[in-house]
Formats: sequence, C-alpha cells, structure tokens
Amino acid sequence: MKKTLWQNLKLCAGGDPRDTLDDAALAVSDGQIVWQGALRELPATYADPSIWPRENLEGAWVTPGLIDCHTHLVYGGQRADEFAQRLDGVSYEALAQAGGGIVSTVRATRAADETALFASAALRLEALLAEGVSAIEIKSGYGLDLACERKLLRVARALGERYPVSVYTTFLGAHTVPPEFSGRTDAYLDEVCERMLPTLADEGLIDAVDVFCERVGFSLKQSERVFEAAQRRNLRVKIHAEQLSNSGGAKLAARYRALSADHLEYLDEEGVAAMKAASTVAVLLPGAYYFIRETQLPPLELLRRYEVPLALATDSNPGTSPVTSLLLILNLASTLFRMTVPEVLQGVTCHAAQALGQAGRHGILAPGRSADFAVWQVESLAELAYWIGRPLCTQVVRAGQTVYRRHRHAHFSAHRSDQEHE
Ligand code: DI6
Ligand code: FE
Repeated sequence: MKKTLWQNLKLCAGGDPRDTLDDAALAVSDGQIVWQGALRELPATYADPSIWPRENLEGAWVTPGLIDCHTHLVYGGQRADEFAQRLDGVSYEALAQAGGGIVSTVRATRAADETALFASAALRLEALLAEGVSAIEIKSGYGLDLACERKLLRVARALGERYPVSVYTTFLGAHTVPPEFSGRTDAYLDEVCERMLPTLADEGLIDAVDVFCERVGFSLKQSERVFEAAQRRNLRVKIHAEQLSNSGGAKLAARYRALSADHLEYLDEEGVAAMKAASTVAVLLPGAYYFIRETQLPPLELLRRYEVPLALATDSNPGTSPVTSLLLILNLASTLFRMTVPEVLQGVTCHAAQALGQAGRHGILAPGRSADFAVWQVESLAELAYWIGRPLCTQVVRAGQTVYRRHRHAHFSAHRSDQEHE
C-alpha cells in the first residue's frame, strides 16, 4: 500500500476560495485520501515519515482536479479560414449556405480515421490537462451517421484510456441535420432515436445524451423525441438551450431531470425556476459568447436568486469556441459575465462535477475520495481567473500519483546587444 503525506500546502478542498486551510496536509494511502486538515492537527497515525514519506509542495495551493464539463473535443479539420472570411464580412448564413459551418466539420470528420481523430483531439486534451483538468466531458456530434458517431465516441473512450483523465461521453447525434437528410429532419431523428442512440448505448459508448435545441438546430418537439429515446435507455440528458434565442429548451430539459442546460444566454425566469426545481445545473459557456460576439448575457442575477448551481466549460469546438484553455474560461466568465472568483472556481470543480452526474466522484477533496488534485504556483487563488495565457499549474496528481509536472524547460539563450557586435 503506497502511503504519502502531502504537506506544506494551502488547501482549497471544495473549490470555494472562501473555505481554505493554510499549512495543510493530505494523507493518501493507495490513491485515496484518508485524512486532510491543518498540519498542526495531524493525527499520530500519519506522523511517522518511515511509514508516511513526505511530499513537500513548497507552500503551493491545492485544489480538486479541474473538470471541463462541456466539450466537442473530437472532430476533423478546423475552421480558421471560415473565421477569416467572417472577419472579411461574410455572414454565418452565407457560409452555411456555401457548405461551411458544422457541415464542413462533419465532412472533415467523416473523412478522418480514428488514428487521425485521436491525434488531433490529443493535442487539445494535453493543453487542458496541463492546466489541471482531471475529468472531461466529450460529445459526439460531428459524425451524424452511425459509423462516424461510433468512431467519435470510441476515440473519446480511447483518450480516457491513454491519458490520466476521467472521460464522460455524451451522444450528440442531434447536433444538426446532415446533408443526406437535408429537408428531412424528422427522418433523421428516426435514425438518431431508433437506431444510433440504442445501438451505441448497447455498445457502452454513451454516458449521457444531448441535443442542440435552437432555431438553427432542433425544435422543442424534436428535442423531446431525443429525450424520450434517452429515457427508454435510462440515460441522463443535457441540452444546448437558449444560446441564440428562447425556445424553452431549458424548461423542457428540466422536465426530464436534465443533468445540465448549457449556454443559456436567452434563458428566462420560467426556465430558471424549472431548472432549480429539477436540480439542473446551468453550464455557462463564455468562450462561445465571446467568439461569436454575442451581446445577450446569461441571466446571472436570476440564476443566483434561485440558487441554481453555476458551472463553466470550454465548449471546445471548431466553430463557435475554438478554446483549449479552461483557465481562459475563468477569466472570460469573470470579465464578461461578472462572475465572482468563488463562482468561477466552483464552476470548474464541484458544480462541474454535478453537471456530469459525478458529484460523488469529482470536484471535491475529502477522506474516502480519490486523491485527484491540481497544484498551483500562485499566491492567491484569484490568480487562476486573473492571468490570461500564463501557465499556473505545476503538478497534477491522480489517485495519489503525479501524472504531470511542468518543467521550466523553455531555454532562452543570452542575446548580446547590437552595440556589442560592432
Ligand atoms: N452550439 C454551438 O455553439 C456549437 N454547437 C452547438 O450546439 C457550434 C458547433 C460548430 O459550429 O461547429
Ligand atoms: Fe456545445
């Protein structure tokens, strides 16, 4: 049984910077936390270094491993040229009509094999892991036929086997209508609800089911078909709701006890109340809000008043949120949505775990739980939302083992001034 006493650390066990411990210690045995608290109160059981060798964290902050609870991480290609065209004034609609948008990523994804999809997603995942992410949700949704949706979900599972991260898959076959079903949305939903979802659920590839409920996506009635199909397989649901308009998607999702409703810029009080009653988590996605230059803010005051848990995520996708930094999301949520430091830190720890139905496993450090934590070289936890683009995570520990350590391997050779050359 491997035993370690992690000490000389500042502990934020629940992701709330208002509840921390200076000079704390964590006793970890066989990957599980068996004791945590102030070092001065360390029980004698853990005091013998010959049985409990020390790991000294030099006064660093320790939080639960971060959780990115909404990503579209696995896909082919990228849409930088489309981005450039939009900067030249070409509209979304014109791009979509010209075969751009989600459909262009669907084409690139269908053309890519699992090896290529794994390789491109791995680069994005590694960037997130280097920022202390230890659990992540990965949606399908760029395949839009059985074989390719299976390919995406298999790659997502493979990433969780290869990397020190817990992967939770979400089937998003109802992301958009593929070209071969253009104008035949309900026929496509037959394929999604009666063939793709049951087949992939039977193959153990689906942990939850999602739908893009939006004017440009699926209607309330169509979204409800997807939820009914998920319910028939005892699968929890999520929804992309009220991103560009108020379709009432969050209220519908609450009727199905959705784990989360995501985006929510156009959410109204009726939707907020329904989410509260159903314990549905509000997952806010400031990366998409920022990148598509949305102007409608999510109803933070209403969500706070009803005490709906607030989670945050990258929504990492090639079209509306090409983001591979969860720390950037903390800054955007603070700066653009005016969320507080306690809100944003809980948004990527305990509330993000709730949005995945994994509150018992991730998002909080406590005795009896796996020792999954991130180590931060900061003086204040507010720095996690404050700095933009600065590497702050120095070590990641999973089940008591260090799985990532940042080395200052960047080397800058001395440069002699021009005068010295003369
Ligand atoms: N909402 C979004 O913002 C993305 N999907 C969704 O349901 C857009 C995905 C893309 O443009 O590739
Ligand atoms: Fe999304």
